[in-house]
Amino acid sequence: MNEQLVSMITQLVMEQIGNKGSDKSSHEPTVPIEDKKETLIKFHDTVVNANYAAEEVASSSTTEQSNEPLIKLYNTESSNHEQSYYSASNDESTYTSVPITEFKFEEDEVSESVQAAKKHTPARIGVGRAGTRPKTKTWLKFRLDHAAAVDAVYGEVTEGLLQKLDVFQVTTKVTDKEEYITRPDLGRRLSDEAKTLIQSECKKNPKVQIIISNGLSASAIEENVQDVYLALQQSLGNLNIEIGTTFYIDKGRVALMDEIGELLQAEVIVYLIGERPGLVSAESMSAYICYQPRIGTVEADRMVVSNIHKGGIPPLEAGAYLGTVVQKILHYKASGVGLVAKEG
Ligand code: B12
Repeated sequence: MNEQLVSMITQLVMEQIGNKGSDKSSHEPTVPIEDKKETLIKFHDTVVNANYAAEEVASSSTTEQSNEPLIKLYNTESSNHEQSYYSASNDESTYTSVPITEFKFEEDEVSESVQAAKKHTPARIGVGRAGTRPKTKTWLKFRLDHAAAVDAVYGEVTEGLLQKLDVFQVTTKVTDKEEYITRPDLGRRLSDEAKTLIQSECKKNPKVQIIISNGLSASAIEENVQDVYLALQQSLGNLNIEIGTTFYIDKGRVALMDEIGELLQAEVIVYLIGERPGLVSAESMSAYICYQPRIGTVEADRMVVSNIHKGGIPPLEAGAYLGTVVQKILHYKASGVGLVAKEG
């Protein structure tokens, strides 16, 4: 991402937030749902043993060599794409690889009111049915989203990204993903090595300590963290708020910020973490923020800016906005319910 461009956007967002004052709608998504490109179901380079292809070929009894493709996959949106096909010859089926990757089902006919409702939510409404079952299209999309959710939870943030962010990595008391899922309490505690490393590498008593964790979605971090982090750094820089030494935590939970706050005596912690994936987006990130988090901090003192992804709060906007939230927290020396009470 071009730093100058990020700087310009950060500045614009901060000015806008400034103009809006405490207008809560400033962190509403700016991308209207109807403007987002619908994700098509993609059949990637279908391989020989894929059930779908195999069934189609098996259903054809043709044994003669023919120049005509048996199955054609069309991209209905563009005529520029090549057609590609599978062909069967004699007993052995040979398959030509499939450069066309998009397949579009017919649009369902839905009433105007359902169409209107669909514009306001990415939820699976007005999807029709085939008898008592969901239609193939709906079912495939559901399975795709479910697979993306599983990948997000079990995936890892790449070394390359951590290098780009220039952060070091620590672990919690969790040993593997299964334990991470079943023992949230262990994800709220640093490993002994992590404590030593943090103490030796990080600046003490930082005004703002930024921490990053895959949490429940590595994809969320891969997709959003670079932009959010850059915009947040610029936003805090513009506000003359000094930042501590950022680091990455593998398999962290939100309340881990309490132990880190205690260890570094941080004034504010901004914790960028992958959200539990739903079946709409598996790439959604949250920023949890707290004033002086310490062991024993109550949940009501934390704040969250959630739903940060390209279909929700755009990452650059979120980063810029977070800077202004931190500014407010530092001003009132409180976060969460305490901040609301002080703000009046
Ligand atoms: C799971 C979840 C919960 C679970 C958390 C338990 C758990 N460990 O799984 C439960 C059911 C307890 C919960 C409760 C609440 N939640 Co909730 N929750 C979520 C959800 C679906 C995922 C959060 C996540 O992935 N966190 C990351 C993982 C790694 O964190 P964790 O350490 O495992 O769990 C911690 C966080 O999830 C955090 N947390 C969860 N919800 C909230 C809400 C707020 C305001 C805060 C500060 C923290 C917080 O508390 C957990 C324990 O420390 C999000 C949806 C989303 N898109 O993010 C909504 C979401 C974050 N929750 C929300 C709300 C409103 C609440 C409640 C205030 C509801 C209520 N009226 O009681 C409470 C507050 C809980 C709190 N800790 O203060 C809203 C926040 C809206 C906003 N922008 O302010 C969200 C975005 C849902 C939504 N779209 O409305 N939540």
